[in-house]
Amino acid sequence: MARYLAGAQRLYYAFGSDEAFDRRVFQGLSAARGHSRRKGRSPEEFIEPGTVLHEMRLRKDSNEIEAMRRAAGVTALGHRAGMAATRPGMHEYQLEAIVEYAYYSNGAQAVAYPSIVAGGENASILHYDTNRMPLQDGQLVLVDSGSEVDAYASDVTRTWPINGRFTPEQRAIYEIVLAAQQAGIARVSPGVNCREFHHACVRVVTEGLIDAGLLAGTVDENIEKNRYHDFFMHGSGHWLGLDVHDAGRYRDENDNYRRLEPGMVTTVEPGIYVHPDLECDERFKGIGVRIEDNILVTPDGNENLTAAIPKSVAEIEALVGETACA
Ligand SMILES: [Mn+2]
Repeated sequence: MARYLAGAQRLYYAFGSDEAFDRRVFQGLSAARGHSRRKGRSPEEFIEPGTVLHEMRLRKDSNEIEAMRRAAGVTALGHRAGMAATRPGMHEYQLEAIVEYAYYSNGAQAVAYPSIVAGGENASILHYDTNRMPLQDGQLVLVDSGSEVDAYASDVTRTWPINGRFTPEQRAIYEIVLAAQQAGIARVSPGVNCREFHHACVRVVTEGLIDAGLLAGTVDENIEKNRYHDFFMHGSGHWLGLDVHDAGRYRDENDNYRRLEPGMVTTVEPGIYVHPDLECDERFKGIGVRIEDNILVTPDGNENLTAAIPKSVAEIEALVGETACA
């Protein structure tokens, strides 16, 4: 260690993740300092390697983008298989197994994170992954699941009616989330700050909640006072790459949200969750919808890597239950 450190000006090392190795580095440094009194320098600057590596991870080169396309393609097969096989009475874990079977049998080496398969009001539990309940006729199921292919993650959420038909209330909420997601995706472009698409999602969600009678007042006051938070309490996206919540800063050196650049990949994933405990129109209670895609920033806008997974009401109603057996 001392031999490597003697003569070097900077040390790139992440202190604090391995105490035993930290000690070896300190010992090496002090030995190198001993040498350096006689022959030259030893490191005087210590740099967190993440400052370099995380920025590299944030901007994908063409090989990385190809791996992410493969992961997105495999994930599309899983979600489509899940939709097609869904029927009332099936359990959440059975649907999980169908989705993940399609991943593994089409080249995934892993799931990118534990799949969330949340029937009915379980969708209101943000990180629900117990997946033990039966899927009930007349309810929605929210599936947040992505495959990992060649070390790259995908992260997709779709929500569909268990019996293949949206009720009017489910459809109303679904259409708001879909419009919000499309407005968000439209704001993913080089030079736009990375928080913009969240603001776009929040605005459309808030407008929709007012139209549905779930919020009262103007759009601006509901946004200013964070009233939409009762229904939409999470951010609209995160970096995606080697990890599902990938490395990379969201703010620049001045603490402003950084601008998007070609090669970055973000999720766009607004949702609306009408928790049964909320005081609101009974008809909407227990409805939870999230729609999430993986968006690559391109030189002239963006490309939705997961666009092949059905998300319009018509596409979903056509596919759900297609291969379900009684
Ligand atoms: Mn996500």
